[in-house]
Amino acid sequence: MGQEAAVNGDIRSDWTLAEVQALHALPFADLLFRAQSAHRRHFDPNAVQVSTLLSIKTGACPEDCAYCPQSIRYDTGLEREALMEPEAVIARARAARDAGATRFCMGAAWRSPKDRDLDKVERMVRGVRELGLETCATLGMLTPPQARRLRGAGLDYYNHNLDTSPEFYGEVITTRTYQDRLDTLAAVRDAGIRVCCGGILGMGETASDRASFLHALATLDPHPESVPINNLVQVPGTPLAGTAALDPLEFVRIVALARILMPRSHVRLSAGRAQMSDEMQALCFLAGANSIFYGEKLLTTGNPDTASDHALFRRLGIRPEPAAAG
Ligand code: SAM
Ligand code: DTB
Ligand code: SF4
Repeated sequence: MGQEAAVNGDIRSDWTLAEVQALHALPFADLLFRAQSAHRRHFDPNAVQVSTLLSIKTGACPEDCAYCPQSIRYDTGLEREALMEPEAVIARARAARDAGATRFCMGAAWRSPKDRDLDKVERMVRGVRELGLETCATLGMLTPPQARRLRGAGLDYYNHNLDTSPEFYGEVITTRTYQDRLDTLAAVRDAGIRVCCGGILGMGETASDRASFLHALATLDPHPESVPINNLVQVPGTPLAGTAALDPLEFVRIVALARILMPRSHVRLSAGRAQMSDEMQALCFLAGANSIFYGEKLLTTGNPDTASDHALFRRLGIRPEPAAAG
């Protein structure tokens, strides 16, 4: 077997649920060793990709996602804000770049964008790209023509999450189906945009739901280039506020599973970092996480401040990954 085959031989989209469950059940040290070995085959183990988020349209979303502070159905005290002007978004992107981010992700609280909304989003994407940043957007469901428009404006990544297992999904969201999500992911992929797709842990799902969720992600062919793993941020007023917190070591196990199953994808330690200790984050990086959201806010909730992330990177000898060329 040549070098190339040895490196690429572990990229599979035909994982069975039984294989995923067997990995999930490994002793912690065995699981982390396998994850770290996979990580080192494909990545610089001390480099972490750094993305900054901005909410470009906030609140009053018609969907009923039970975790989300932006749904109009739940009283979370959030002020709604109209779609931002492109110039204001570009100014925020410049500040994120100057603070060290290499990717800028624009999020909107929409079920799906209207075609006229995309005029402004296209201007944002062009402007952010001109700053030398990678561009990402998360705007809800897309039709194939909408995905092609975004690609035409230069969008590099689209984030659209499966969120959880197909079995647990109906407990969390009733206003769109799992298949709707898969259809949007296919439209994004077909348009030539790279896919960012992951989900949320700690929503009251079972261990078998978590294995099934990872199985759903790892059987996408090709795998998403970017896999955000969020720990539920419990926002008072949302139906999931008060859910029993997930065992932190189980969160680390799922990061390790994502790394083993999708060895060439960036696995992002996403929402919930503000509630994690440095030690837990260090374990997540050891388990193969190699991307973070950076900057004091996620979309509407808090994230660690940039000074504490710099200190964490220094403590762990981590370097920010340079922006991909092109
Ligand atoms: N409205 C669009 C959509 O749902 O696709 C885009 C924005 S939406 C806020 C993006 C993702 O953020 C969701 O799919 C979910 O995984 C994550 N998210 C939202 N609220 C969260 C929370 N309270 N804790 C953790 N992740 C959350
Ligand atoms: C993702 O998976 N996590 C990000 C991003 N994609 C858009 C969003 C997290 C949101 C957390 C709750 C909030 O700040 O509103
Ligand atoms: Fe709306 Fe997205 Fe929040 Fe669901 S996750 S309520 S679609 S903003």
